[in-house]
Amino acid sequence: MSDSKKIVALAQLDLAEGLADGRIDRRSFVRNALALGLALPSIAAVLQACGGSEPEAPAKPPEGAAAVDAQPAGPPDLGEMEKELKICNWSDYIAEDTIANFEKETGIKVTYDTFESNEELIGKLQAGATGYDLVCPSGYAVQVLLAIGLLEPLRPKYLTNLGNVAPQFRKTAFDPTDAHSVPWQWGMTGIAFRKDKVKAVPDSWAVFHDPQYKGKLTMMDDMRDVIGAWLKFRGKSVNSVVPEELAAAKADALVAKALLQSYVSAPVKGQLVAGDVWIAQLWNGDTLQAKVENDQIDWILPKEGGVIWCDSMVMPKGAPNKRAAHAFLDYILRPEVGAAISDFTGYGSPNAAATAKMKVPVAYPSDEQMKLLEFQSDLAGASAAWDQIWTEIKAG
Ligand code: N2P
Repeated sequence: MSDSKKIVALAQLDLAEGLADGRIDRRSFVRNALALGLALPSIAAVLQACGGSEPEAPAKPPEGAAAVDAQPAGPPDLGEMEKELKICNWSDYIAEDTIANFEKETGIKVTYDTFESNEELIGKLQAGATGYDLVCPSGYAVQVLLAIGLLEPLRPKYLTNLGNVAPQFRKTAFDPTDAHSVPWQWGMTGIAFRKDKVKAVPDSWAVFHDPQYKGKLTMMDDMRDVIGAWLKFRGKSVNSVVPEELAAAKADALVAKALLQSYVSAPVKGQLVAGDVWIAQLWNGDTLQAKVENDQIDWILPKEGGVIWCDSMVMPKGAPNKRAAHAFLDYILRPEVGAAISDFTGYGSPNAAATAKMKVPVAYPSDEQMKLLEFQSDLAGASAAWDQIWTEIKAG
């Protein structure tokens, strides 16, 4: 996105206006603008043009209350239950009857759309007027959406089943007060492969540099995952903003690109099943879905490590059906509903009560496994540099 387009986006998001009339302080403005990838000179220009209030002192928590427990202010009551609900979620990420059962029980009519990457979802929400009541970004994308002011706070009084969530998925780094998100599923990004086609188990990201597999390899159509994998390959963080490390990741990605069949995410499952693709960068749960159709498919976390993520339901700014959105969240937090979702997706449930009811519970990684895994975080000011590298890799 060019800087002029980003300035337009800022205006659309009401940031510049908020800065001018004092609703947004200078610090929040800069944070939000950086999250959009706006270059510093342009931020300075808007600051100069709009003026703005000084950063406010953080609100003091009430006597005896832990700051982390603070809940958002907001209307205490959401009013009547609406008759409709519009959800946008990752593809293949819900049990076949979850929506139908919810509709039957509540009489609420659900419209269910899908997306294939966090960047696609963020782009849709930035463009505005989606009418979505619930969407399901990964943790770092929750941070991005919060930073650019695109989320509504949740009302805990309507979430009676929130206590079922396992402690490690409460008050996370991406939502420290649980004010904006309800965790949906957690999983990992590694390598799916066809046991019957490969010479050896592909236990390193280096397999995407192996010429013997030319044309049988795919990596995900996802900037954070592809560049992140090549950063991990060189022992760096998936959240690196160090120019030399990013340059090395780009070079590795270009070597791999010459051997790849394509960049493809969830739809690669069909190609693995058919045998058109032998080795694919993929999430663990989607791999299990493919394995149901072809048991020659397996998944491995490369020895250099990979990404662990937790995707969460959040309510976009201006969601028209907030009460129904809370009803759906409370519904999926029920143990049997959460268990059915994870049994279908093959992913872990962040819901402890649901995990206990799963047919084959997915255990949270051990401390040893966690040493190989990393959560992604908001790249804030470095997102423009990452975008640029990804554009060059795609074009290269
Ligand atoms: C969708 C799985 C998406 C997980 N099938 C990505 N965080």
